[in-house]
Amino acid sequence: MTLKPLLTALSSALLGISLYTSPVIAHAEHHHDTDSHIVVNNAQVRVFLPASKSSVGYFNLVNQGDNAVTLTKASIENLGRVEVHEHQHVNGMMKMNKVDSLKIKAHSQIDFKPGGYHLMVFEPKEPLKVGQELKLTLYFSDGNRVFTQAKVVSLESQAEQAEQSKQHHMHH
Ligand SMILES: [Cu+2]
Repeated sequence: MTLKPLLTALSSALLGISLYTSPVIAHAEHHHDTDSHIVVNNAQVRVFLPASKSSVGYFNLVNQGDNAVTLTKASIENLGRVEVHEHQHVNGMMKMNKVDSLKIKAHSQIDFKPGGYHLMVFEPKEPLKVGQELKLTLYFSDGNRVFTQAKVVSLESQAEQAEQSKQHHMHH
């Protein structure tokens, strides 16, 4: 009579428990795994504008793994300081905050782009030149590092790309 609903409730409770515990087990198994499942696409750094002490960098970060990863730091060849920033709307005003750890969920991606997450770069050892490629390193909380080449772009080409991606998104 009431046995079937009870079994259903019981099995979903068990299922809930197994779903809850499995990420912990997976984490233990992957603790020494250096294969990262992290892909960085389209990394770019804008040239410094005249008299400006900082510039910005963008990329697309994909976590193809079964576990969340946490980005803790970034560095770029030839740049003395790189910070991870986010833009936030606070009381109708756009504010930038430095981010010390950024979690990327399993099987998800984060776009570093104008108005969102971005890299703020400072202290170039030599002036950046359009077309140059600089090694970008991303550091994760599990000790993993991911390398990519970031292309140095002009303000114009970056603005154009941002406009194109805006239009692209509007068509959907
Ligand atoms: Cu910033």
